[in-house]
Amino acid sequence: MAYELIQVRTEADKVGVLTLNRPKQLNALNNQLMDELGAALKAFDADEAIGCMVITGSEKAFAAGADIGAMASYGFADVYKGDYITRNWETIRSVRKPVIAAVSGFALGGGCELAMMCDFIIAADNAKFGQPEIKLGIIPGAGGTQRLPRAIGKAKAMDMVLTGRMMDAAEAERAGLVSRVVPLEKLMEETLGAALQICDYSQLAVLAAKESVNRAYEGGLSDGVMFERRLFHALFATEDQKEGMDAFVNKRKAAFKHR
Ligand code: CO8
Repeated sequence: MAYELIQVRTEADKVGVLTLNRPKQLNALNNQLMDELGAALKAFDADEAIGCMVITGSEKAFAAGADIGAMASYGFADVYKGDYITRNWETIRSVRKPVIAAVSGFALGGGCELAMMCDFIIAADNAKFGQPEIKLGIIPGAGGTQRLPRAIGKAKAMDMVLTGRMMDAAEAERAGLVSRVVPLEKLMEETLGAALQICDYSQLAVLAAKESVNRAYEGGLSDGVMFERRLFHALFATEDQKEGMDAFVNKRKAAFKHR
């Protein structure tokens, strides 16, 4: 598939890098862009050689939200019946391999929601996060009211969603929205470093770890602990567990089979 609104490349033949590419509109997210992003994510997920994916934007904007111009004339019947705007947004959740958001500049509205749908966020020091939908007479529509409280707690989430204010990278790290903040010029180096590190581990363990952490994020504690235990036990049936532990005991680097 040829892409117009995203750029797609691989790093070291192992990491799928997807760059949102509507710079003049600050990467405002429209149906075409989301369709392309969904297709590219699925293709990387199905590609045996790929172990991890990175979604990024431009220096000025990861994404400044859903495309307001495209949405402005929609009525309830259009968005509800036609599933406009929300169509395809959840594709990213069906991806089994890890997806890291590398965020610089604005991550607002649907842009913040897209970043939060990734498995974790590495932010440049110029990143700004916000859910400003309230200023447009709407509310977040791609999980913002659900994922933000889970990430940063009710008080800060309410503050963000009700006032529409932006949070800078330092506050986002303190609040737990992002896992690391790095200087802008180091953003891709740091993110690709993390992605390549993940690619070197047993993919069986990586997939199980992602599924298990998502259980904590999405469900209750006792179900989550039981789910984790089952996956933990299952990994003892893999050659990679034998290899990883034997390598540790014999003080050598593990060479995992499933990468
Ligand atoms: N949609 C469309 N165009 C946009 C958007 C957007 N979200 N954001 C910026 N642009 C365009 C501007 O219109 C402008 O275009 P032009 O040059 O043709 O006038 C260009 O990008 C540059 O923007 P600015 O001149 O405004 O740049 P500034 O540096 O002055 O300001 C801001 C940057 C603060 C980011 C500002 O552009 C802004 O406030 N943008 C809107 C942010 C916003 O409200 N986002 C939320 C949108 S609603 C949403 O995301 C709902 C999500 C629902 C998800 C549903 C799916 C499941």
